[in-house]
Amino acid sequence: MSVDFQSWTNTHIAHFETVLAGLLPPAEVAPQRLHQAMRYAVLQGGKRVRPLLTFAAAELVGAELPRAQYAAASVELIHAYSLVHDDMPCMDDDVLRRGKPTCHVQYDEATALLVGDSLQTLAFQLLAEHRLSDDASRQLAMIKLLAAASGSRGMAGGQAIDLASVGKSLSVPELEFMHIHKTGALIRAAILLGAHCGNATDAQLSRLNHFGKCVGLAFQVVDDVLDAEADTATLGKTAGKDADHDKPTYVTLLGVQAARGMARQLHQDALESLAEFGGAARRLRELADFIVLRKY
Ligand code: GRG
Repeated sequence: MSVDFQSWTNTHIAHFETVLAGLLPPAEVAPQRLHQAMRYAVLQGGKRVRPLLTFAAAELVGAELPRAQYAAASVELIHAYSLVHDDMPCMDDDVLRRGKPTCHVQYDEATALLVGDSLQTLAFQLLAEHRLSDDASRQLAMIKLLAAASGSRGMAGGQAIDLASVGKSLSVPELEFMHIHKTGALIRAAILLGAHCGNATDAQLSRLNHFGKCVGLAFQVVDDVLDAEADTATLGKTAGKDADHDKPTYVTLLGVQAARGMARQLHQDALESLAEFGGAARRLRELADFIVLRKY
């Protein structure tokens, strides 16, 4: 029987939450406050889009689910660390995340800094200590892939450009460069790591790489539109922050209609890059639809 997208998503997320809870250090183990704050930052919240992309890519190539879960967890831990650090006063200075006080508000700044550091290192520990591929060199490539996507030539670099761009007017290609790094790199890595868990071929990886580039950028374009149009309660984070912080976005550069058009075009390109996979790419198609059509 064919499982609809909502049931597929619910099942994977429910199982994934349990896996994540088991991979994080227990709250009662010392240093308790740090471990509690790590769990606070990761558990019970978030759309879990990146793990779902990992599971969908893994399914596409017939990977074993437990392997994909470690890969998905490593990406989600990096994502959670980036949100904790991004919310701190030295960066975006926000008080609300996933409908709750941000980590440094709930705990304190030093703890939030250490939460980010510890989640990041735990992510790489997971990739290093669990068997994710029968081929050791492929597993090493996966570790390198996540490191490159997270570091100064990936997400952290994109964040540096973002911080430097406040109050400046960027061109569309410059904005695209920033977002391909800040948001797109980790989304692309989530997809490729899932595919690596199932020994994907170079041709498959190349198609998925293109798909990841398109949905990664589409995710950000939609994020810019939602920041301008949705309310704080729906988003679970402060709405309208980009304008308040005088940040260049697709909406400020192109206007809402053109930004929506860009998201539609990226959606189309993403779907085209899956054409050769046929029905096996169903979940990735559905996730691309979700990313572009989401309201939060
Ligand atoms: C601090 C190194 C470092 C990087 C921060 C990801 C990031 C880079 C900053 C977050 C700022 C932001 C709002 C980016 C826009 C796109 C984005 C990553 C949104 C949050 O991701 P969601 O919507 O969040 O998947 P949930 O809570 O659903 O997991």
